[in-house]
Amino acid sequence: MSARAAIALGSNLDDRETHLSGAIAELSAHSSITTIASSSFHETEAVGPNIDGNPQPSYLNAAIVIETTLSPRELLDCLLAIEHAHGRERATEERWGPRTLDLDILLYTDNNRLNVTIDEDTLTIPHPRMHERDFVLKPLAEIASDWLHPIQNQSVAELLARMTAITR
Ligand code: A4P
Ligand code: MG
Repeated sequence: MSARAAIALGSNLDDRETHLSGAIAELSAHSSITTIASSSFHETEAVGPNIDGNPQPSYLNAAIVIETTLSPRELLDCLLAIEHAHGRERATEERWGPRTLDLDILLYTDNNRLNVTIDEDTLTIPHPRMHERDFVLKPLAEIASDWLHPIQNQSVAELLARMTAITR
């Protein structure tokens, strides 16, 4: 059995749908990655600062589950390369500002389906804000509702229900 990872995809610049479907195709074409589930694409309101006094364009968000023989760090390097190929320019970006493509590792299980936790400067798994983002949880719940968050100790479906209850 290989490792499994859940990945969040987001875009709010240029042709959002092409960025998301292109990234999914590029990941799926990688020799060490098999995509086993893809969510639908969700239109979501941007969370983040206004740019020049105007709200940011809305996002298209999605999630996928992959099987992979890449380590978490190798997978992150692969995601950063795909973001770069889609014109992502971190050097000139503001935090939570608009982006052509954002690819985040949400959850990762090892060969025995045990959740991996990592807390390093450049890689944190589970993603530190996934449990409070409905633009992450809604797509993920379509394809991995039973996946247990190892720190929150709740499944993706439970986290989404909790978030929905808080924000209602
Ligand atoms: N990094 C650390 N852990 C991870 C991980 N698990 N996955 C590091 C991916 N990267 C990780 O990333 C900066 C660095 O984080 C990477 O180089 C990597 O070493 P980034 O993509 O430049 O940062 P970011 O995405 O701006 O920050 P972050 O913390 O991922 O932000 P969020 O919380 O994901 O917010 N509104 C809507 N509607 N939809 C969105 O998708 N996204 C954001 C980004 C804000 N508002 C949004 C959306
Ligand atoms: Mg990111």
